[in-house]
Amino acid sequence: MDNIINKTDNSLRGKRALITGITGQDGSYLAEFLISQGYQVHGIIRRTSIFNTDRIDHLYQDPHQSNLPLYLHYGDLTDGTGLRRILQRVEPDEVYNLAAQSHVKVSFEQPEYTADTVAMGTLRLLEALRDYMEVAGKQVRMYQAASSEMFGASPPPQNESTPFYPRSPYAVSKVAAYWYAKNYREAYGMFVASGILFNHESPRRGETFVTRKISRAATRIKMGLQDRLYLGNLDAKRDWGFAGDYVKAMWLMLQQDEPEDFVICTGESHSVREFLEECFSYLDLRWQDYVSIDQRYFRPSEVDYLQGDASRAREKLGWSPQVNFKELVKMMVDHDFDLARQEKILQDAGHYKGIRGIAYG
Ligand code: NAP
Ligand code: F7E
Repeated sequence: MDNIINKTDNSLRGKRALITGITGQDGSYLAEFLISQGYQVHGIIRRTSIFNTDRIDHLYQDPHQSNLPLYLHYGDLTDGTGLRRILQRVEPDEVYNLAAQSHVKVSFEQPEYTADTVAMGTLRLLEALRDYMEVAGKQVRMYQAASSEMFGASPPPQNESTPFYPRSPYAVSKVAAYWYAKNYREAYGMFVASGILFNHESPRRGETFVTRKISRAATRIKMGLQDRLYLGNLDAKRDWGFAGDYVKAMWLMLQQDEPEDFVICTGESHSVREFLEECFSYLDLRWQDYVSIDQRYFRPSEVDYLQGDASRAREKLGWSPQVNFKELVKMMVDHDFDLARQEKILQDAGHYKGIRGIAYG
């Protein structure tokens, strides 16, 4: 795919951004946002045996056209040589490191792989960027996707001064990545900012994360496509916001005079049970009639209570969330209700394939 890059064509561009993890939830919203700001956006995608670009297909046009706002490159955070090559070809002004094995439960099953992508992957990118900056003689700003999971067992409210107490291989790896980023800032003067983002959701959220698992199941139950929903710990509390709001904070962090780390959250916390209640009651259903507890969805060690304090982001970035809890649930349920309706039409026409992979999350 790299041959489509026309490096001599500067006519259309303001800045160039490179996004790792562009095919993920946040990558897709960030790409949309940056394109709307006049950026030329480059994204790193993994080679997969089936297409993994569903979330960005609406942005990606025929690569044979010129002057496109979005370019894609094959790469992987486990492949440092490839990352270096992409940096040289793209010549970015800003790099957003969003790629990760991002599922906490999966990280207990694949701890080494999780460390390789999340911790080592960040280190590989920092090293590649350090060398690129030296050769190119220019400063490139980097955003690192840190996580509220790093706070783990530290009691709420959590802010930038709260000690880290990670409770999963994923969280340990994110803490390592966070410290690599901070060290490269201090040691080499690199502009690296970590956003400590609390849970953020959307209709594009992966279907094995609890909010989307619930909104998909509730709407499918409403349409008669599913009987039961199996879940784990309903007592866990999370500070859930809307991903579309949060990607703007990522960008704002890279527009500051100095690199700094910021907590991004709503400041409001709800239990998984409350999320269930909100979703099902919006559809005039009683969740108690459909939900069963299944031990397989519990984690060996859990994060019980996350509720953030985004005062610093409000004061210094002028950032605040625009979508509240109820609006978020409504947005996700409305979207998934449309999907369920489409599934029902397919089922009635005899073309129904069933839902994919929901048992894994
Ligand atoms: P996501 O939907 O799971 O997307 C992850 C992205 O990383 C996907 O594009 C995935 O590619 C890519 N990826 C995975 N392993 C890779 C590898 N080895 N090399 C290159 N790319 C790889 O995650 P998200 O919700 O958008 O989150 C974005 C980032 O923010 C992640 O780093 C996550 O850990 C962090 N974060 C998320 C939240 C949240 O609540 N969403 C909160 C705090 C921090 P495929 O599409 O091919 O799988
Ligand atoms: O779990 C409980 C589960 O998988 C939320 C990632 O984006 O946010 C996310 O990590 C809570 C946990 O997200 C099920 O035990 C109950 O307490 O939606 P989740 P997460 O683990 O908070 C952070 C900030 C990230 O950085 C991560 O990348 O819900 N829960 N029953 C369940 N969770 C799942 N997935 N499935 C269940 O059946």
